[in-house]
Amino acid sequence: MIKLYQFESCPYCVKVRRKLDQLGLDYEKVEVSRDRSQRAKIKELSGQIKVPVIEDSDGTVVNDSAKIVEYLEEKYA
Ligand SMILES: N[C@@H](CCC(=O)N[C@@H](CS)C(=O)NCC(=O)O)C(=O)O
Repeated sequence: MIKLYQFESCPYCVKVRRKLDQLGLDYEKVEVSRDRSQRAKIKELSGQIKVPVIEDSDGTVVNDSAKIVEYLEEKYA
């Protein structure tokens, strides 16, 4: 299943959730701390600390909402 690292109120995360819902994809939300020092997991995964980040079931990791939407459309639309 796709994992979405996010904040609930982040507008870029809303955009990605909308696309996941539109495509009918199951996904797990992982709430990321607002404290930048607590973002070791997404830093390790994506090389940066901003959300959203997705980790697909095949291990593909994508950050940046525009790139994530493009990835989801190419792979699942
Ligand atoms: N261009 C990025 C922007 C992502 C972004 O700025 N996310 C904010 C949350 S809405 C963030 O993680 N900011 C860093 C922080 O909160 O420390 C995208 O479209 O995903």
